Amino acid sequence: RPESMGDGAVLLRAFAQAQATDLVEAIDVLAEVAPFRHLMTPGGKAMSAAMTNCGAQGWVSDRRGYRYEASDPATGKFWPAMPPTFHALAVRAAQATGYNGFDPDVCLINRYEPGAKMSLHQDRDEPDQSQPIVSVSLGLEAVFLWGGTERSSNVRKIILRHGDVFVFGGRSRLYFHGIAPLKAGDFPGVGQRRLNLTFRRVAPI
Ligand code: MD3
Ligand code: FE
Repeated sequence: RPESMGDGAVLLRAFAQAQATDLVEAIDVLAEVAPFRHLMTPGGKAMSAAMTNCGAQGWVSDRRGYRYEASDPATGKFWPAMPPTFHALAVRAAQATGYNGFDPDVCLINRYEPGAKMSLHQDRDEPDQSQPIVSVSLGLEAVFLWGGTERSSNVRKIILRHGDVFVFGGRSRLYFHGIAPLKAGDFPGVGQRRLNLTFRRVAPI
């Protein structure tokens, strides 16, 4: 049931459904150690999506730019370890879509509340862009905006729902993408929010 979306992107609808409640519970525990925060863009504006991380490094943004850091600037502590269940899910999704050997060391956790969005961007902060990215959607559905190699490329709209897993490799790894402003709602067991996990490889293999 993997759905090829072209250019190395594969959508696995409901792939994480059976574990979704456990994932949400684990995210809430991680957020007690490394709280969600609204990072500042290099331009000085707070992002509307709140973020935290688990794993060997975490993605951070401030006026100095975007980068990965081994410790959480908000607490000074190392990011919490990636739960083995998270890692196993990402590896299983990568294998199911033909990306064998994916061994993610970083998991960025995004939290969207109603109105929050993510503007069109490329993910370029990982040194080895031949490594795929595995994305897991939880809670409220979102309109995923999926472009191409240019900011001006036509954008497709794809609804991402609770338990959906999307794997981006090959050419799609560098495509522009974003999330439209989240519509209000309440998802049973998750609440008035959408959570997204993105698994990445940052350290050299
Ligand atoms: C396509 N997150 O964390 S997930 C991000 O829903 C990010 O929170 C969005 O964009 C979210 O960087 C979109 C889907 C996604 C994630 C990473 C990608 C799509 C991607 C990387 C390359 C191409
Ligand atoms: Fe992204």
